[in-house]
Amino acid sequence: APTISRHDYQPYPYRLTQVTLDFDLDPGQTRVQAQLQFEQAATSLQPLVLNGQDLQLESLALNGRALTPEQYQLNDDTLVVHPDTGTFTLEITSLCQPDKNTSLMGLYVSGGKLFTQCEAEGFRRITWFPDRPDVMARYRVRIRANKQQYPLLLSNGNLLEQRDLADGRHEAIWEDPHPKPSYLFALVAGSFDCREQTIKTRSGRDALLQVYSDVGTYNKTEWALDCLTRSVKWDESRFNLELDLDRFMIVAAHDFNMGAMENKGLNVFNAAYVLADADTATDAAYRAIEAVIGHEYFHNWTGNRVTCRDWFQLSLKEGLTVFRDQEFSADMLAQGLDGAEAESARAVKRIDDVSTLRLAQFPEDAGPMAHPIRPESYQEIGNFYTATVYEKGAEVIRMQHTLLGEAGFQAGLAEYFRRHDGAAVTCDDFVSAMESVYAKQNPGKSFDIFRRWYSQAGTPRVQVSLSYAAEDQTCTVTLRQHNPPVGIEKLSTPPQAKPPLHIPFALGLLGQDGQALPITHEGKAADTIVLDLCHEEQSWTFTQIPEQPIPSLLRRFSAPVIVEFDRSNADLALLTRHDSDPFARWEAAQTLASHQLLALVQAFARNTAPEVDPHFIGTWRSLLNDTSLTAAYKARVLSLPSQRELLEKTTPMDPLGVVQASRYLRVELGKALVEPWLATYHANTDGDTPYQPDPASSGRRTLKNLALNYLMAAQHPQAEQLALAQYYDARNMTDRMGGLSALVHYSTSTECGRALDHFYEQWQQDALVIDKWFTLQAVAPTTSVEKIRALMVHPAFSMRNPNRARALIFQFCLNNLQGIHTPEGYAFWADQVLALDQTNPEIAARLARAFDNWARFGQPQRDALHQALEHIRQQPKLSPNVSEIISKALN
Ligand code: BAL
Ligand code: ZN
Repeated sequence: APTISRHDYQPYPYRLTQVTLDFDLDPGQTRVQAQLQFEQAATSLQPLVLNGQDLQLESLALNGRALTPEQYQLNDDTLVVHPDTGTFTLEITSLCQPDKNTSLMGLYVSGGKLFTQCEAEGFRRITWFPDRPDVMARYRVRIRANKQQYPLLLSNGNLLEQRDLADGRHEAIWEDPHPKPSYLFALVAGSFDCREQTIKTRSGRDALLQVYSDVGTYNKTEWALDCLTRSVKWDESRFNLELDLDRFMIVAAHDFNMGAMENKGLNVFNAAYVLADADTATDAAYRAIEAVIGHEYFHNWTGNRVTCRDWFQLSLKEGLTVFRDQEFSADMLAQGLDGAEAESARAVKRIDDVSTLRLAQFPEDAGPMAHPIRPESYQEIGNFYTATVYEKGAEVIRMQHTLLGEAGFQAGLAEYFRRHDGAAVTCDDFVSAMESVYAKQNPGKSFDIFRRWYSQAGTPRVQVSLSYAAEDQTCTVTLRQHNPPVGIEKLSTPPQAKPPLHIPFALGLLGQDGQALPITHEGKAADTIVLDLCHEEQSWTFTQIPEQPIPSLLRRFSAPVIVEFDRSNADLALLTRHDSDPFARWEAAQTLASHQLLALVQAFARNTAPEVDPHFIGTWRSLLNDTSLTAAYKARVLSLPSQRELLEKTTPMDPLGVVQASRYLRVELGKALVEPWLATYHANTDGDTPYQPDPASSGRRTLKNLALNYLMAAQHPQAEQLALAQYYDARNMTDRMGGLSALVHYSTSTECGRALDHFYEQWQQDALVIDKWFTLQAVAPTTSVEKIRALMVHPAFSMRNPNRARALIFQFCLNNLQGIHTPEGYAFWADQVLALDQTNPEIAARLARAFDNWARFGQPQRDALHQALEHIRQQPKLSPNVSEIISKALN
């Protein structure tokens, strides 16, 4: 596939003033009549190039005159016509085949209903079109279909008319008053339950909010509608942004490539982010639904009102919208709290987000797919919906928030909308709006250096050194940044020098007793200050520091960097007990745990006796007994780094050593702290209180389930009984899964198999619950490739359903280190990438990325992975999606 470069952007030579679409829906063959009104935008008349894919052309007319094949050029992906007037109408009739469309892009069938997915380039599977985000138009859509099979016909905007036709068909006409790019088009047809509510927006307008889901699932959409209502209110109160529609719809689909899609006024969602009730959804699922509903709703302004000029600017809307959904979730966790309690509640969200960033984005930024948040080139845009564009993109927005402060950030955003509302713009446009406020706040300063975050890939490393002069009570902190070459940069000789970035670095100082030592910086004294690191190396000297301080570094995770600072476990233990910044406190505990785990990995590698430092256990004990911590926060602090996170820290990567060390430490912590774990378990059992997904009670369930895992790991004589009782007597899915998961991970008895069978029997009608059943088995330490292959022939398994493929295949390949890092494991992975590529290249390309980091493994894994990648590369008909991933991995 050709490589597309950011610098090659050319504006489209025509404006599209009106789009009229007539759909004659039929799953076998759908006819689409498109009427497109164009207006010359360039200085001369140019050929009109339209995109199309898997379409059959029936007829084509220019200004009412049919065109003969000599008058246009048609190939597999473009249709070129030659207008002879500046203003003209093009009419295109084409056919597509929704029931053969397994890519789930364009118009497709799921559960007997019809759905569309157009971002990024799916609209071209519906009709020939200038399928690019900078071509925005008003849409009027008529949908005709069999009424019995498709009683509900939805598209963007407002319903103008609905009427019955002959032959059992009916039609609906929708009009979207807001001009939009094709990627935000949506159409849904089928039979649904609908839960709805009319709300008053801040200016007093009525808006109808609706959630559509499978017939029979009405009682599982209460939470989704509640999340949507809170999203609307929150965007008004925190961001001053009001809903601009009379009607806002969410529709759940069971077959969906992504989490959800922000189509204007008609969001289509993966059902996993809509359906929830106490019996079937876990606390984590409730929180994920809240985040995704928030995210898609917030796109209505950041993405839809102001959209991207081209796909290189994807982070313009995604980074910003992820930042907004993170803040929404944090505010929901902190609702009703203030001061340190609110800060600790918000820190729980920050911890989870930073964990995700480190697990998914840091490795990406160090591997063959490394790219700046605004990529320079791509072969297949579908491959760039990445953790870098989304999660690092959100960190880059968060740093601007840190530099501007909340009020400044809001002022910058208001300026952004003032300048660009209704337009398709670039990341640079966003930064310029923010910079206009920053420059006012800080005369003489700019975002010249900050802008480099948009063009520079790789995770910066920040080395810290600190010197204390007792005689004059000064402390000097030196920060030195290093931006090593990553990805293809490593191939250039000599390696290209990368300039320094603008890194806001939040810092605090603690005395030897753990008390905060205020720092005077820029004329103010504070417990936490933010240093602006803009050069390769900078030093700051602080006065009136009465004793040798212990620094608390990168508080709140103020920048997406790796901090390098050697410190003793004793200092880490002190921070673990006393750091007033809850994020940094968690970080200290995690670093301690990593030190301990890495020492165990080494011991196993050298065949020496593994030892657990009694001080480490002591620290864990004091955290477990700390009554000032909330359950949710305590559960984060006492969770060991995941095996994948630890794997990233081993050189060369040693998956089996990581598995052994993780298990060993969990067993030892379980045994050493049996009493407090048992006490914690019982103290956090809610008894007969009805289930609520609120932060406090879900925090207690998280902590209780963590305690159960440690007790099971330690093979405590009561543990299996506790797990079984919790599983069978559970009154909500969080407890049920907690019990079953502990059994699957640690039980050696036949009870585990019985419980798994029971679970299947009980929930076999509920696809989202059965996904959990597949996942549990996929990640179980005893699961081998053979077992996965057996599960793949289970009647409930289907490779065509992305959620199911993710639940079993992806989970096994990504999260079962023991099972996948075997010769059979790698061959299995390659087989599944190739099988998926036959039907759904986007999903196949995601799985293809599982071993981006193959070159960092030790032997024999490294050669075996290389062989598996080569095997994929040599297949004759790879999709452009998989081909791009594999060729970069092998570069
Ligand atoms: N725009 C694709 C799905 C999402 O990020 O909201
Ligand atoms: Zn998004």
